[in-house]
Amino acid sequence: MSSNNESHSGPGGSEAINTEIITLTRFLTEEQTKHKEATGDFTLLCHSLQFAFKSIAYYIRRASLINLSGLAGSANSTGDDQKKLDVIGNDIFISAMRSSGRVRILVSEEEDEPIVFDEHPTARYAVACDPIDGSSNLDAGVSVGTIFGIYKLAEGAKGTKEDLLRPGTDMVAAGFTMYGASAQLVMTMKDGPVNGFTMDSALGEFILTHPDMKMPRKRSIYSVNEGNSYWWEDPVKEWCDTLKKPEKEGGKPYSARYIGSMVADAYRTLLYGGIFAYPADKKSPKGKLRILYECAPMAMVFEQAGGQAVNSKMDRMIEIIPESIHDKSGIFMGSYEEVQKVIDIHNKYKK
Ligand code: AHM
Ligand code: MG
Repeated sequence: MSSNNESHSGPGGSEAINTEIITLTRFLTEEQTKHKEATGDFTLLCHSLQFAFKSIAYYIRRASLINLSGLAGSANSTGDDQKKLDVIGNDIFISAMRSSGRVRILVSEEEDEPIVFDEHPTARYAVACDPIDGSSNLDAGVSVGTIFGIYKLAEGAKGTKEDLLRPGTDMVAAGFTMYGASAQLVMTMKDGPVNGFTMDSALGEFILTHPDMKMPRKRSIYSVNEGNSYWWEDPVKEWCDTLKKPEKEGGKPYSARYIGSMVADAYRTLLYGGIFAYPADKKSPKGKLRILYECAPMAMVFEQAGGQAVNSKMDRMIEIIPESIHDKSGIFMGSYEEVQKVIDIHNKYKK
């Protein structure tokens, strides 16, 4: 990676033009050269992911113009109403993963069963994704996103759903793309830094704009659907109550920020710090968010950006093995110290 960030005046006249940009394509190629044993399979898979993100971003931008918003008349495996854009996002993602030729098995939030690409029997990767998370917000133009986790299949794996019932620590890469004012891709590879890319629509490229993202260790912002607080367990209630009491006389309590679109709430939390929570509760003892394609990828991103992510039992989220491909969990993720506060309060109750 070059450190030369010089800007030159050139074709843009007096406007400074930065020609030292690192596109996602260049970044992936440079990453591959760092691994002598790399075959290029993972890079090709990432190129297909990139294509899926660009396509979904395009359709979301065009949605109101070409009248794609609204119900498609079917329900997804979790029983939620499915929007047309959900169907399109899902189709784009499946087709991109199939055409990469590198994916053996794909789990999507929109599909009851995993999709096994028998036409690629030697493909070595498994992918879990939520193609358009937060889709209930689409009609209001709120940011939504794609969440993904990538696993390498074990030697001799047959490409069955059992190949994905593994802890998030087995992921080789994970991340999300938020479709907002511009598309933002946040991606991390195993034990590596978290990098953020911004889609430059004019160039049609994701540009590395946030290298080696590190989240603030603490910040007084909490993001949770407090409408569920009636069903929360006592430690969760206590935690939330403490945030609303200023620590010292004349101090300020926490600010509440909840978009209701996990990717958007997560992206803000990653940049500004704070905590995002969707706890399990008495009404939903398993929580709402899905382990494989919502919680685990986010946990990997947050941990590698210096934060923490735990489930409602205060176990490390990334170590949880889902019992089924659509298994759910409670989650608390965010700045290291903010999540630690939740853990400390829960520990007090365990004594
Ligand atoms: P979805 O996968 O059906 O879109 O649901 C997941 C979304 C998350 O993006 C968000 O964090 C959560 O559901 C919001 O739930 P609630 O409306 O209960 O607060
Ligand atoms: Mg979802």
